[in-house]
Amino acid sequence: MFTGSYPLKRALALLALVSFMSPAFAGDDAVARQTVEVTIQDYRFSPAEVRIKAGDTVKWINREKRTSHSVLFPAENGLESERLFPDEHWQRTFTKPGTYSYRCGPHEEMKGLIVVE
Ligand SMILES: [Cu+2]
Repeated sequence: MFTGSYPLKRALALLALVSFMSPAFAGDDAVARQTVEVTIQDYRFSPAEVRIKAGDTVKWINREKRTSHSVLFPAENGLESERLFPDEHWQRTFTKPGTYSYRCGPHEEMKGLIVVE
């Protein structure tokens, strides 16, 4: 039989490697990851509060006609997106559970919250 032959073992190892690397075998965690959209319009983040799971991504989209905004996390050394002009977006993937409050850089009254479970 070929069972113990070197070329077959090598082929099986290669097959296993390829299977492992293919997206179908990336695992349930990866498949479950999602992107949640937050709209910026009328000087508000909507929804203002978002609950996600670790590994999920939040995507902010500016839907204003002419006003630019940003997404600023004061608790993280002022981590801030670039200024988002109308129809521009910015996204961030949250890998650690926690509560992340943020606001708009230029408009302090605009606030939002991301809860990562
Ligand atoms: Cu703003």
